[in-house]
Amino acid sequence: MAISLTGRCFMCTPRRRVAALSSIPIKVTVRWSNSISQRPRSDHVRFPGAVNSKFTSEMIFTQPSAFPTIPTYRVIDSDGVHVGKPNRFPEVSDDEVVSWYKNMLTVNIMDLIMFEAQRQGRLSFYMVSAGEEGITVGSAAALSQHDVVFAQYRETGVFQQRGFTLKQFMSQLFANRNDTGKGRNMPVHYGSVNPRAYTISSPLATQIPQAAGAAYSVKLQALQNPNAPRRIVACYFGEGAASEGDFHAALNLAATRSCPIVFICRNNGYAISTPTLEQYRGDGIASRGIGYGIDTIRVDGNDIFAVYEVMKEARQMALSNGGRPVLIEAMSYRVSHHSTSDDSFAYRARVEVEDWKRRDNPILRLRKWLENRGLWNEELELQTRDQLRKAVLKEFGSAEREKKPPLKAMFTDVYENLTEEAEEQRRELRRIIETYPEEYDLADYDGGIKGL
Ligand SMILES: Cc1ncc(C[n+]2csc(CCOP(=O)(O)OP(=O)(O)O)c2C)c(N)n1
Ligand SMILES: [Mg+2]
Repeated sequence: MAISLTGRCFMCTPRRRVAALSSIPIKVTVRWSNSISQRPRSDHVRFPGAVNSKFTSEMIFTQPSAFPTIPTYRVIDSDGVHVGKPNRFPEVSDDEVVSWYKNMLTVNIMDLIMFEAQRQGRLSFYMVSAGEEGITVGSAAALSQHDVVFAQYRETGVFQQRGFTLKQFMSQLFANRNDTGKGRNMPVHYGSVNPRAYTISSPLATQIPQAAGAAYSVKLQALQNPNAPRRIVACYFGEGAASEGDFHAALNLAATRSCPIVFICRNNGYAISTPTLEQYRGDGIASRGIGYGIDTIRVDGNDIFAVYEVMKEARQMALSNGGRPVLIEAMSYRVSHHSTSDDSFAYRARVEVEDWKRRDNPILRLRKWLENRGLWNEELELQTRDQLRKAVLKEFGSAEREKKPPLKAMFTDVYENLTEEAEEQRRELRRIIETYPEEYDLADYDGGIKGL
């Protein structure tokens, strides 16, 4: 029997769609029937919804507390000492590890500068990722350039590790004419074709079902073109976003359609002012993956080696058997305020933050490992920090001075051609500007009035 892309029998598919779809040679595994009959005297439930459940005459409500808390995988401890299995360490060169360290430092230094710039009124908004650089840089290091990324907003390290340049960051932050989003998004809502990353959007968790859908399309593309490079979708979100319905829909879709996707939850202890203790009662976000039939692991997000190793393995798993989802819950602590619009000391004690900063953080931990191995020292640290600071400030200055996108960018790119209404609005704006030129300073806009 011929099967459509959706796994439905063609006889049930509208005829017009059959013609279009039948030209695509795709094999999809189909469950022909879900009416599994009960064998006489079987000790198993054979209802279609739970085929391996044993009958019992004990009336026991399954209690979450009966299950052990899911452990947290790590490779090095907070002193940078290898605590993993002997002879087992991620295969990565010293040079590569040093480049991870520099990428984490770059994000950290850029964050400090841009946070200050916002305070000075030179930028409308910013979000730092202090404490989470290990999760973002370490996981991105395990991706291939072909993989597709969907991020939330605190994943600057993913962009940095994938080769997004300081010029690209600054152009977006200052919404200048080099910004690929043409100045239409709030700062930190990065996106680019190269490196491949969908544009970040503020409505929480929307990227998670979009990523599951993209993973389904990646799966179908791989079936149509087996010689193309194999790729997965990497989807990042915070534990707070996992309280949205979108998270649940996405995980179920990815599980039932066997999509090649790795979900990476950054559990940093807070959703703005709401601590995790008030967000859920279960065992973090990891326990939810198991509920959806998804292979899941919890990892120490301050340990970049553990994050890298877990992501590398998860990527392979996601590509196996035609595709399957994996969930990683990476534990960390949000050292920073939520954003420049937040003062976190209104809802948490300073000492809690200071404790975390001192006790454990991913940058310090990797530095200790590098120093233990003789690959780093105080002099290199000072020199590198100085170089990175200068590089960030240089791009900062050029991006701030650069022209803004042309005014017509306000109307374009929604439809291929301007609609009649948009065209009328554009003409009206021009008329107003020309009538009251002293009210509009267009010097900063590419092309001035001609750019409209
Ligand atoms: C649909 C929606 N609801 C609420 C918000 C406001 N909001 C922005 S970030 C955030 C907290 C998200 O926390 P989490 O997912 O843990 O990410 P973190 O900020 O900790 O990295 C909230 C509630 C939003 N942007 N979108
Ligand atoms: Mg959070």
